[in-house]
Amino acid sequence: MTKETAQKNYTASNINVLKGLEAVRKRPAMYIGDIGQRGLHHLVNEVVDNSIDEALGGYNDKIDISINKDGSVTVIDYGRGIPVDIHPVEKKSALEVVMTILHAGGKFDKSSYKVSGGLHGVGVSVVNALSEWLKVEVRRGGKIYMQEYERGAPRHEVKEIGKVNKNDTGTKITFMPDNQIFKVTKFKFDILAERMRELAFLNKNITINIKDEIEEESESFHYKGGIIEFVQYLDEARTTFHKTVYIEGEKDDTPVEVAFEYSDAYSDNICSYVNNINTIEGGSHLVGFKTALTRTFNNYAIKNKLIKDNSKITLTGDDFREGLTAVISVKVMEPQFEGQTKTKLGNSEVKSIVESIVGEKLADFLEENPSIGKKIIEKCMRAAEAREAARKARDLVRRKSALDSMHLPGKLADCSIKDPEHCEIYVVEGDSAGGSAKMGRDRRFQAILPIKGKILNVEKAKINKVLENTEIKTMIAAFGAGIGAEFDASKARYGKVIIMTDADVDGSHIRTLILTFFYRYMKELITTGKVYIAQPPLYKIKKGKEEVYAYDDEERDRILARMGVNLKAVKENEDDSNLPKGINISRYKGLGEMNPEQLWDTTMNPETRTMLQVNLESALAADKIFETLMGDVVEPRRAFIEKHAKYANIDV
Ligand code: 0RA
Repeated sequence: MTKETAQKNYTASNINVLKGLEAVRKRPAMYIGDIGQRGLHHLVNEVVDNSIDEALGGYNDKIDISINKDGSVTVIDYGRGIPVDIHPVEKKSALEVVMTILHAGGKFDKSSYKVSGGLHGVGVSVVNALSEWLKVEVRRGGKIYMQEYERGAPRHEVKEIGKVNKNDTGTKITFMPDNQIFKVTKFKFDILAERMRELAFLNKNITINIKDEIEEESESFHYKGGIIEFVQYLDEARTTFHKTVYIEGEKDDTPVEVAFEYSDAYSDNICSYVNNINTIEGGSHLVGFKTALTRTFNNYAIKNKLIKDNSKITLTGDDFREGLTAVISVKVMEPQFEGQTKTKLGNSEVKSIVESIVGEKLADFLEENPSIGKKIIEKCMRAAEAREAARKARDLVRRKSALDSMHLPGKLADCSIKDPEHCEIYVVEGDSAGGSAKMGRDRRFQAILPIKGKILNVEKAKINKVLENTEIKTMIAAFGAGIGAEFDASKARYGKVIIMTDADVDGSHIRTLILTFFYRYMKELITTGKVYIAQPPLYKIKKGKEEVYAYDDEERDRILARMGVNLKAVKENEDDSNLPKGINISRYKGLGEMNPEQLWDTTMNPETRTMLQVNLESALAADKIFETLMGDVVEPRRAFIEKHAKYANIDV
């Protein structure tokens, strides 16, 4: 190739590179899900996924993450380092190729369990494209290489900037998220730390250190026991009665790891992962696990005569899952992800792989630990008896037609439009607020369901008690989508279920109780994104005729500052007594203090209101919060409430 044509080729391939990165910058959500908080934090996960891949290959055992003073993030690993030799096709450093060409981010070799599908595995080039600047340093072959970029475009060629010990290899990436792309660019330590903890549980050989130079926080995650410790962490607030069962095996290049234990809780909590991705919607690996669990325990119970011959009870899958906490982690070479959120494993061969490994090894475990086997079967028998009692209770309730949507509860003020797409229901605490909401609403598409005070804590009640509870029956009837295993979100009579409670401690407790009920008995309502939390204002600020609402303390202060109030003077006095004349702040203690019109203006008008959408993205965090707040063990609850003393806000 002459120098001239080489240059031409270089230019041509460069134009393609920039076009590729431009596509990412034009439609960032296509690559990282969204451009809000979630997408922002996804950038870090994307880089870390590559470091984890190095760990899966056995090349890396440590990852250091820091949120830097300037707001950028650095991820350092001790893997092989991104290759720097000239790429045969692109004719430039492989490092530049990995950093600037879409989908070139993964390993060149196909022999690793590359994370792909879902939102993961889009490659570090996407992070590069969405960063105002990025700097990569590679330690490889005794040398340090470096390249910097601006919105994805290299500032210079790859440079050699120093020497290191030949054994010191790895990659260091520092990037500043682009504020032209993201709505928010401040990284939150807690969000990153939660994912890093999960990764450390799932990959027992790795140590992940994370620090926040701005908020001065740090954590170090390393769990020798891996998913065994994960299960124990999930069950921290539950009372268990046997040692954690651990199963490990591999078939057809598919490693399978399962850990589980039973507690005295009534619900189950099974977290499944494929290539470290939380498969919220489950899939073939989960089916394989459930099938093996039911079959193996049933065979064991029969073989050891643990089910009495004269007992009319047959144990079902549900009985073997009551009180079960489990983590299933599989590594699949070419995973197919399906479902609404692309978090359901489709590969059908994985079902029989998991089923045979769990079936075989669980049977061995039970042979070796007969006393544990006996205790578990006894617990499942009690579950079966309670289920039978619940069925009777449910039949009774059904006969009374309370669950029948033809007989809507008297307290419900329904809307006139019937198309669920366009309808919403406000579940409102208390009759007085319910009254205001009824008058203030747009009755065409807004229904109001007032409920009385504290509903039952379903975490501590058997299903038959749950079904006897008046407030709960009312909600089941109003939503019209059934309950428990029979729940079908597509039958829901409303597209949005909005919880509206007072902005005080009682209000947040009631909200938690309602959410717990949804989480345990109408989970699909949450996973399909139908549940919202209304955000009523905390303050009304009056200046002469002007009336404005503030939804939090910061907003109140901003408004006061705009009105020319010297905030410092007000705060030092800790009351409103030295507010300038004509300015008046009132704090809303309850929804009932607002008249219907104010409630509409501030909280219910779809044009102007803000609401929090409840989602289950982090099953880990959600279950932990519910269990911590609602479970039996007091100490973790106190610790949680102390840490989040300001609001126990359940933004799951
Ligand atoms: C491409 C190929 C190889 C490793 C990597 C990329 C790699 C990327 C990142 C991103 C952060 N840390 C990373 N570590 C490695 C394979 C290297 C080889 O075959 O030697």
